[in-house]
Amino acid sequence: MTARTIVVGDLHGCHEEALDLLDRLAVTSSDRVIFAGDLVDRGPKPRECVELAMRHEAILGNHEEKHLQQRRRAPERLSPDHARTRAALDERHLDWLAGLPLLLRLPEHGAAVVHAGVLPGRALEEQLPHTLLHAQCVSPPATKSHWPSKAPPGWRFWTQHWRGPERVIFGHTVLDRPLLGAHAVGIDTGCVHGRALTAVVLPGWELVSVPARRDWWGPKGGGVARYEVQDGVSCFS
Ligand SMILES: [Mn+2]
Repeated sequence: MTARTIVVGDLHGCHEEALDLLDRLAVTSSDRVIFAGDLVDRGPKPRECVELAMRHEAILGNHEEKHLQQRRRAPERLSPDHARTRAALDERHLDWLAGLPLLLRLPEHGAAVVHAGVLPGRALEEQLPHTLLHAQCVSPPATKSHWPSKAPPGWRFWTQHWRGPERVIFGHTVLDRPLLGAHAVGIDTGCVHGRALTAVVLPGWELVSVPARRDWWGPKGGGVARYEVQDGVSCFS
């Protein structure tokens, strides 16, 4: 069998579902597994998710970024959810997170993996960290990004601007179903919100999902917008 590259969407502590997905895919040591960021927060097992990713590959997500930014902050000054994650992680986990890349190129597939998105008109290596970690609804050349539910009129989801050449695989934005576009492939299907954990499997670009075992976080208080994918991703939930 051809060696596969498997890119997995946001875990957010959903370790059981991660194992379900790897089991469904019958992953072996010849497969390359890449986690697309946001391993931690909201869900039940952040430590186990980090340790799973440490045995494979990952890129940084905005949740990891926040933990690194607040690494020296006293636990009582963290949000309750972040304090719970912090308590579950050791220094060695944070050290490993600090070494994660913001971007992984997969040139053999004409692809790249980022956590959130990219802006048109600049090479992948010239994308701002803020874009790679946070991009949602944008209005290039402005580098600001808005949550879909808060985007001004005319701002569109970044996938509607990006024309490649790379096919960019991304998580971060919970989609009502995976997005398999010509130049953008969205695989965050909201596992921690009781939906599904999704992977895209290269070279065939097959999408594989397993259901969440439960709703670990709930739709309330998560701040996550829901989308309908029609002519690309709408900026309005
Ligand atoms: Mn994210």
